[in-house]
Amino acid sequence: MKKVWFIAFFFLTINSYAQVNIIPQPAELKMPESAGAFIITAKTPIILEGSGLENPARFLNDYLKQVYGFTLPVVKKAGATPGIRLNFDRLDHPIPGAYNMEVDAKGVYIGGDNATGTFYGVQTLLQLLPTTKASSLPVAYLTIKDYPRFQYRGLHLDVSRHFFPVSFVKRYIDYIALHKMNYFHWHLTDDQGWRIEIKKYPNLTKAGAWRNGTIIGHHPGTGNDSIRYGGFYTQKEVKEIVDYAAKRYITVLPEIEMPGHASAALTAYPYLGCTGGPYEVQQTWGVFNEVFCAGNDSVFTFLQNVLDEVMPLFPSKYVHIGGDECPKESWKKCPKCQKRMAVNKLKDEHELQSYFIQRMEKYLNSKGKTIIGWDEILEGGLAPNAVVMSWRGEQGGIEAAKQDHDVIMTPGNYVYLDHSQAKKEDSLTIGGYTPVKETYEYEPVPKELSAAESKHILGAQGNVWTEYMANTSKVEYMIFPRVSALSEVLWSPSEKRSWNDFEKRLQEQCKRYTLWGTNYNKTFE
Ligand code: TNX
Repeated sequence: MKKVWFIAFFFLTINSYAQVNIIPQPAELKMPESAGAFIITAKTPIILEGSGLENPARFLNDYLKQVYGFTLPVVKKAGATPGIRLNFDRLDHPIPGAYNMEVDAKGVYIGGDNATGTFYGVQTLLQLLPTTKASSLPVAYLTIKDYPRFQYRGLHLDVSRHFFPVSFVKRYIDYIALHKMNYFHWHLTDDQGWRIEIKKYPNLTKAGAWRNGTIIGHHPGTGNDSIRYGGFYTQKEVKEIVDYAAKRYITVLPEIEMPGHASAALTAYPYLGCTGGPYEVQQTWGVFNEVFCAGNDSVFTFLQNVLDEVMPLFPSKYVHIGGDECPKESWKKCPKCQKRMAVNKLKDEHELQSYFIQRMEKYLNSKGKTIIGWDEILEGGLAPNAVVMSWRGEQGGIEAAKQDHDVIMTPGNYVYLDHSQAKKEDSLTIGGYTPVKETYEYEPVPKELSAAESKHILGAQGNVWTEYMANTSKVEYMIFPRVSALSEVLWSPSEKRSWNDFEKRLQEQCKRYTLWGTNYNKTFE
């Protein structure tokens, strides 16, 4: 009998040893010469040695409950009892989120630079657990010293083209947390729907959140089916989501699009357009000529009032104001826009767009916020304090960094997660083919930049435009496994990255997706 137990323990231990497949790869990972495993059971305490670590403990317990069906007791002291000790260590990494971790016979010790670091240590611990449901969970003995490479590690979600319920947005935020990422860019307004309640302008959600057509697209069979489709988040729900994210050390970055991609707002309040309308919430994807009128002061008043309601909901120091894909046709035909150009000595409509963005920047700066805009905001002159999101390749980001502006890299050919990731993709996608390997091999700091200019690259972000993602399962199918690849690009020291090694660890990661009940693309290559 004794022998059987010994053999069982031996296999359990060896098995757990083999399961050290952490994504993103930690900066330093050491396995002891004599392998072993600490076993977590429902009796193992979580010991809060440091104060203010309730959030990491709660996340750990929520995860255990959801995946393995049990939780652990949370205590302040446990004497000599082995357990999971959450604490702080003095670490002087410049970017928040560093942690140390040690697993031995005494249990698991996690020491973060602050609660964020301890939280990331917990994320690593979750990846040391078995990828099948069990009631005793071996954790291999090891030592880790880990810290993030970039300060901005983002994932975006477009909720305009398709609308997703609060429950899914929370799940999405969990995915971000599980990958040690820290920004959720919430694309709340676009031509196909306005998705955030604004009390001063009720028509934005009464009319602007609804369109005639459940699915949108130009491909055969995806056009208008005339069924009313839409939805929006109340301010109460927004607060709930922002709070949910904060408990996971994630900042929610709201995006209110201007001056283009404005059909939903124009439908709700036609005076905001150059012609006065009528307009309609769009039923297909694309770029539309009717945009916010740049010659009308009441447009600026409207946008300031909208932002006055948006800002208190989002503690983020950044507010994203779009700026992409704004056709200039309606401004060319609009006497008020032409007059504005003459009065302000603007030589073309690009400069008028720059005037628009700069005027909004001034307002947001006066409220203590920094604007982020898509790389089109470079055209006609960059607003003085703007951060640029480089999406049409890397050139916009390079240009902005050279002009001494901060940059977030989101180049389409690497990190657009709406592109298909399988060579033979049956479902409809947009934008081309970007396999997981391409995302993995992305390097956010362009070679063209000097050391000083490189400091402006805050990080990168995966963008998830949902023209062809009509439900949550399709979103998961599109983002996984590429989000796992992106997390390593953003977190791990560049010299630690290796596609061959990642590909092996990804096998285990796919088992975790299954454990989470998450859809993913299984034919990525
Ligand atoms: C361009 S990326 C857009 C989006 C579309 C996307 C489709 C960007 C700033 N604008 O409006 O959804 O292409 O890939």
